[in-house]
Amino acid sequence: MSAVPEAPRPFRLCALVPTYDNPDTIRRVAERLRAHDLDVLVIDDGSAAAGREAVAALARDGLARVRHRDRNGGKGAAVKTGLRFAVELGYTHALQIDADGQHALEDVPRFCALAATHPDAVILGAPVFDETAPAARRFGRRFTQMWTNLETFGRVVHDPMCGFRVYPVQAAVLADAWGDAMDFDPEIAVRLVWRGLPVMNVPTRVRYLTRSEGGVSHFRMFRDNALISWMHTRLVVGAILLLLTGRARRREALLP
Ligand SMILES: Nc1nc2c(ncn2[C@@H]2O[C@H](COP(=O)(O)OP(=O)(O)OP(=O)(O)O)[C@@H](O)[C@H]2O)c(=O)[nH]1
Ligand SMILES: [Mg+2]
Repeated sequence: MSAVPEAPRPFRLCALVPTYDNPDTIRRVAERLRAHDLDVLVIDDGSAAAGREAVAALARDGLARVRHRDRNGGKGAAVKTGLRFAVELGYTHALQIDADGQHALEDVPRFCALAATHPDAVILGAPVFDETAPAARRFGRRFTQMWTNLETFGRVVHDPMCGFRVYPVQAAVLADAWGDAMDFDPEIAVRLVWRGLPVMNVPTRVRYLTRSEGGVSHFRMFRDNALISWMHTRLVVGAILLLLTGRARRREALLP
């Protein structure tokens, strides 16, 4: 019997929010996503009592479907749990947005529209920072951008770290990223380029909230930067292997 090719599944987009201890910002993010008519999946990455309760309340109030991880595993681990959850629920695409309130939720419709018209592409936020962005975080980004350009053989990915993007979920799961922490975001971007997905880079404002506004960052400057460097080392080896085996392709980013 000959295999019948599977029909492409109809486009179904959800929002995916990984959260670790964001009790003061997670509800507003979920509400704004619901206001844009998105089904919201929240992955609580082993938050302490206040963050866990804020997530449980979203489920009780019908604002989100929720998974609680027993232990904190890192942003990448939480997103991977969320991607599998999205597949189980039959979504084809996931708009991943961080729970810390830094991202411009008014841009959600723009990201959704691009995903709908370019379902094969990965849509990546390209942050436009203001004066609230810490200099050290902006500086660190330049390194990971430089490495990502090497690994993708061009300037395909404008910012590999932004926590506002849309994944085609099947491809994202199959990309099999190893990183469980902050190394996940750049790694999966590179792996999706290697899998042949077109990339759209979408400028979007990023504003760091003050503590009194509920802003928190769990980015651990030394540990996360070390993990990111180690991940780039592995990816550069992968890129060299692609070159040696003649499988490297020079790619262009699509214009939004
Ligand atoms: N840092 C961190 N974030 C996690 C973890 N698990 C899930 N997250 C979520 O991942 C998202 C990004 O985390 P942030 O700490 O804001 O990391 P970032 O945006 O790269 O760092 P900043 O630029 O300093 O905000 C947030 O929604 C977190 O709640 C974890 O173990 N550590
Ligand atoms: Mg953040």
